[in-house]
Amino acid sequence: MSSPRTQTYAQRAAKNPNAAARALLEVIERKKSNLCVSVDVTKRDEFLNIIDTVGPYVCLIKTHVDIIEDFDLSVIEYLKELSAKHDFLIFEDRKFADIGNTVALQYSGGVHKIASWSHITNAHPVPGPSIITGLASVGKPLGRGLLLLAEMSTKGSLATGAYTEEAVRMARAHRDFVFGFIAQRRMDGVGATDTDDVADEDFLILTPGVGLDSRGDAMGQQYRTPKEVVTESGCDVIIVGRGIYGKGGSVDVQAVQAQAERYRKEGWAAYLERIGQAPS
Ligand code: 5BU
Repeated sequence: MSSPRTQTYAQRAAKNPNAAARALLEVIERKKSNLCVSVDVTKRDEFLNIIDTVGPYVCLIKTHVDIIEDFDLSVIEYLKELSAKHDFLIFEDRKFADIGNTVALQYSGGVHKIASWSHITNAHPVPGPSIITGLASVGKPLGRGLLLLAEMSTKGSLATGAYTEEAVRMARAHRDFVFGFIAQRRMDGVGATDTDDVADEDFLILTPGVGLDSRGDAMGQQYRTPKEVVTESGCDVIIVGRGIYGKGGSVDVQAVQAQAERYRKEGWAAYLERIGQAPS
């Protein structure tokens, strides 16, 4: 059987056991977009304005709700409306990293009530498998999905080698809830032993650190192009923040639209090249 690397998103959607992964793969195929925009701005109006502007071009919107200064739950109501209007999923990039009991409380409650609206969230594997059990106790009954941070895009990241392999093994043991990784390359079969059944393994790879005009920032971020990320490294979703809306501030709707379409096109062309299809 061919590997996920050369299959279409639709083929992979048809056999993925995780509801959140299936929904993501289906929206990618429907909209011909493997672009996730990361909306890292601090004012609610700008946050919602950017999302409404890039909505038609994305499969997924990634949030850091804890950076919004004038946050209240109406932001979430608008976000959910925009998700329905433009047909995208929501990914709160919360990077949970605590004991099971604490992450369950952080995920379900507090001001942000993340589990009630975010289809996808993520966690550092550093505490061990109990972080998955804790988050699954909240997220699984709601049909949510979890990504583990197997690698990071930053210079000098410690998430490499044995740590990354262990992250993949943790995910393999919890495939009902963990459907993929934040990583810089495909993880198929990583860290597997002879007794592991990895033939049907299809972990989705969502990849930050993507930019067409810059190779990094002054704070350790490193950028690669959609072609490097999707065609060469086999990743499935490109995550782009400032490459689309610049420094933030007032939103130049036409410029943001143009950038979103540029990244969508590049990401999709890189995928078609990977699966050996000519762009139509
Ligand atoms: P940028 O503006 O495209 O650099 O934003 C990247 C986003 O992805 C930002 O929200 C980060 O928190 C997030 N990110 C990342 O850049 N690198 C990583 O390894 C992880 C997350 Br994990």
